[in-house]
Amino acid sequence: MSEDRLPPGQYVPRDWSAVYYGPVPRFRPQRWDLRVYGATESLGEYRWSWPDFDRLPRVDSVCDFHCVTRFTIPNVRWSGVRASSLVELAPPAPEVTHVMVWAEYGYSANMRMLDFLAEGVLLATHRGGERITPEHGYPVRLVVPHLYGWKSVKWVRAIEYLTADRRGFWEERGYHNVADPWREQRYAYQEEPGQGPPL
Ligand SMILES: Nc1nc2c(c(=O)[nH]1)N[C@H]1C(S)=C(S)[C@@H](COP(=O)(O)O)O[C@H]1N2
Ligand SMILES: [Mo]
Repeated sequence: MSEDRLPPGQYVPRDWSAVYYGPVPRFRPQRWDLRVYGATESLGEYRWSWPDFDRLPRVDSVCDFHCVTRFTIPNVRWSGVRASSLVELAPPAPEVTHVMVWAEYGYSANMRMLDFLAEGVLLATHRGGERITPEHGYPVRLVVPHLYGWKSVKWVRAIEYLTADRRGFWEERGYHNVADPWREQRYAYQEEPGQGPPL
């Protein structure tokens, strides 16, 4: 892999073990749903059951995956529902500026709506042509390839539309609100005015 493809301070490890905080949730298809709520245009909530979500059209995206702990996994092939397609199905109010992506057990990550809508951002169901494994986020995980890995929320259950920014799980614990690996935005103390709400 050529050097200019690697963000500053990153390296390519020999293999890819899963990274997460807490236990791996068990998938219960009958109880599972994916919700979009908060500042929707209709003020109502959107909800997909597992069969409904699994029927949505999927696209492929190949990207490098950058964890803030400095490893980069090159050329990961994901398949899933474009985040922008979900936003089209669940229109936000015009005041929406950010989203909070919620996982099982209360893990969360916030991002600008423009990051959520970016090319290559998927609610992924497959990696390398196979269903994502439980440790990597089965049945659905977010993939935000242009931000550090903690924004790529595994075991996603909800998207909350925000009209003001709010810090997610790691953002509240000292990590950078924006998390652009090319700018090496690792920690909250590096934030500049306008890059996020105070800790
Ligand atoms: N729900 C949840 N999602 C999560 C995490 C987590 O602890 N819980 N860890 C994040 C971090 S720090 C990284 S680097 C990636 C790792 O994804 P992987 O295990 O598939 O490599 O998942 C992210 N998504
Ligand atoms: Mo990470």
